Amino acid sequence: MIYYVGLGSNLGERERTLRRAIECIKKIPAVKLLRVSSFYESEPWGVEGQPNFINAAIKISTPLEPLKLLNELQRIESELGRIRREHWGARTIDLDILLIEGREIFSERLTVPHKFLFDRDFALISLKEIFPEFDCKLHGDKIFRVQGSPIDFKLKLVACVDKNFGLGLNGKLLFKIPADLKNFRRLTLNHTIIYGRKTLQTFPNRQPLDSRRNIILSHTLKNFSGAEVVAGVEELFDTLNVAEENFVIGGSEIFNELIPRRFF
Ligand code: A4P
Ligand code: MG
Repeated sequence: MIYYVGLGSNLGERERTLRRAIECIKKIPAVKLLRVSSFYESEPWGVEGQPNFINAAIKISTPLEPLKLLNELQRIESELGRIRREHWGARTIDLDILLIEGREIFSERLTVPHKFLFDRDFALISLKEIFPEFDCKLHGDKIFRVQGSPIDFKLKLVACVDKNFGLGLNGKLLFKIPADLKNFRRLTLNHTIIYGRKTLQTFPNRQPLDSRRNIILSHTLKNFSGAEVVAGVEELFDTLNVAEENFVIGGSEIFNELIPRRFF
């Protein structure tokens, strides 16, 4: 099933919380993250005297039934520090099921499409970004795209692939073409390169590459001389410079983590 989930936060480090929530959703067993929208800032809708919200929407695919998914989302809300006090009150994180492709639900615990989806521009605009065919009317609310949204990071992908998009075999690259290696060096020199632990093993002497900012994305490695190690995508975004050219150079696990974020 394809679900669209809306995320909102108006307390604490709002963007950071949204990124953490996306990481938690990705870790729900049998959930695949397909798309992430930009982050949007807006004034509170329906209530006054609250801080502004940051909202986003994501597209996921999962065989989980709607109530099972709702349970997981509510678990993540509590883990990220959401305490339910007043209805529509300020919150560190709010996760709503906005839409399910080909399905409507009207029960006490769950209404899909979300009961206010069509009234709220912050939800419609973020949804429309990742679901362009979605047909809806906006109301002219002031919604601002946040600088430094996931989509703003200038991530570029560099890979040498065969005709079937094969990247490597048994931990080794498929090709060693001097002109390609030269081109890779020319492209990436003095910029940032992002890669996984296994890709590090393919470098000369298994050492970070010279004259570049090396960032290793690894859940197991703690630190490595000559490189910065980040444990996940959230930490990666915290350290990346939005204005810099950042090259994602592999391997397949790293590409699989980052391509759904639509950075390329
Ligand atoms: N529930 C029913 N349908 C759904 C659904 N599709 N997705 C039930 C998620 N939950 C659903 O929600 C109350 C109950 O709704 C849940 O127990 C679930 O069984 P809640 O999150 O505990 O309470 P809430 O968030 O205060 O209520 P609700 O209705 O979810 O509020 P909203 O709609 O999230 O509105 N302004 C801006 N600019 N941006 C915002 O994000 N958000 C709100 C809160 C108000 N104004 C805002 C924003
Ligand atoms: Mg809610």
